[in-house]
Amino acid sequence: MKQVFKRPESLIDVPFHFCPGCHHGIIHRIVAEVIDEYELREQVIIAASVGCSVFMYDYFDVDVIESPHGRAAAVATGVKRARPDNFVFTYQGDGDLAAIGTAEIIHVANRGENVTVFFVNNTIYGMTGGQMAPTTMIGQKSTTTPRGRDPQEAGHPIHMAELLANLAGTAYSARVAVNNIKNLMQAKKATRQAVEAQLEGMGLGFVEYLSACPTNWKMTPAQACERVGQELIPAFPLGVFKEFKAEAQAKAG
Ligand SMILES: Cc1ncc(C[n+]2csc(CCOP(=O)(O)OP(=O)(O)O)c2C)c(N)n1
Ligand code: SF4
Repeated sequence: MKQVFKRPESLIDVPFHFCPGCHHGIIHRIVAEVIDEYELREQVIIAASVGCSVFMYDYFDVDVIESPHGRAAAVATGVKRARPDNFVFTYQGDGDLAAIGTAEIIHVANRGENVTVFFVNNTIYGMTGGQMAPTTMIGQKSTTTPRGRDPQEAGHPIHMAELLANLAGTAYSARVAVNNIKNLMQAKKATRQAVEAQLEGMGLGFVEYLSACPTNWKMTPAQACERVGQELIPAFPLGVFKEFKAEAQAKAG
């Protein structure tokens, strides 16, 4: 019988520790499948971050270096500069990347470091129990905004994919979701493009994945998946905000 589905070689065959319905597992799988497609497993070095994804070294069958809080993009810079033949990426949550590591990601993009950043936006600090993140939506309840995020007090949700697209060193920036099959296919395509940006030496490749955190949203897995479609996508539009291939083609006329 023809095999139509199998575990990516880049993932070790152990169960994920994530809560039921968490999208981290799906995003891990997409990233692993793309590593396999491009036959990068032996070359990959992941700069891991903090948060619920911190145990990725238990799941990915590749070399992983752990970074201090928020510093994964800076760590990736050092690794890539020292070992330009390796394929280097980070995998970071919104607390890690858009709060603790704001300076690192902005300057990595601005310098045009030739690394890939996978950014998981679940609009909340997952691991530490549901505090407000920079991506928390207006009106969204969290342990630090129990009446809902008020922009006058707590500012507005940050749109990282659009923000980084404005920086000259960013080669590719997109926002995707994994809440249904169609969006999953788009997410895979964007993941490939971000990988290609590094393989072609174009600068930062960035993908923002809208993601569910059923536990801290206090929802069932199904409700959380629905929330991604009904609330997150309208507030954080999906799309490609910077496309290095189109720009290169336009320049070439
Ligand atoms: C300097 C510092 N800041 C913050 C923390 C606590 N901390 C560890 S994980 C985490 C939240 C991570 O949330 P996020 O990046 O959104 O990832 P998620 O768990 O949602 O996947 C925080 C605040 C810490 N230990 N040290
Ligand atoms: S707390 Fe949220 S982000 Fe963390 S594993 Fe559970 S569902 Fe996923």
